[in-house]
Amino acid sequence: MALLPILRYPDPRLHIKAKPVEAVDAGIKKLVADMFETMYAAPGIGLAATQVDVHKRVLVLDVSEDKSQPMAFINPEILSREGEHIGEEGCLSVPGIYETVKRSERIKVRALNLDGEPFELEADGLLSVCLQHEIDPLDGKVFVEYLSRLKLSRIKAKLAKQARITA
Ligand code: GNR
Repeated sequence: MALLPILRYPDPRLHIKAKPVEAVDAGIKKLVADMFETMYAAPGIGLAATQVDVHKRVLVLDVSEDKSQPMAFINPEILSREGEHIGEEGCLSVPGIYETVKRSERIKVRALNLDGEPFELEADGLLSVCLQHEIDPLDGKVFVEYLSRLKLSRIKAKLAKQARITA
């Protein structure tokens, strides 16, 4: 297994649209294992392949309190949405920034598992939010882009300052 470097916003590679996985082969299984290791080490509750500069439709998450429920989604699709959920989100690609985002409350998702078999899942609560948050980067979208231009420009200035301090 390997720890993968995580891209930081506003890296333009975060806006690349990920391609569907054609076969869940050894390379994809290795990618998923490395993404779990990277996510747990960060620590985070989710990670999209885009964030580690791999532009394939793969995401991992674990919203349990004790890291006991690793879940991998390959070629995830949101089939339906219901309700509205407003909550604070953070992102490993936008460190130190926590902002309120409006999402759907419940979603139904279809994806492939690590055996390449399709499955469907109905999600609510943190699982639903995390899935919606992780599918966005696969489509080239980062959560701060839901915010107003004023908030986004303040965040960009803060991140630029952070980068100067850590460089
Ligand atoms: O660790 C993370 N926390 C989080 C909190 C609220 C909503 C979404 C998330 S996902 C994030 C990890 C990450 O960077 N995912 O892309």
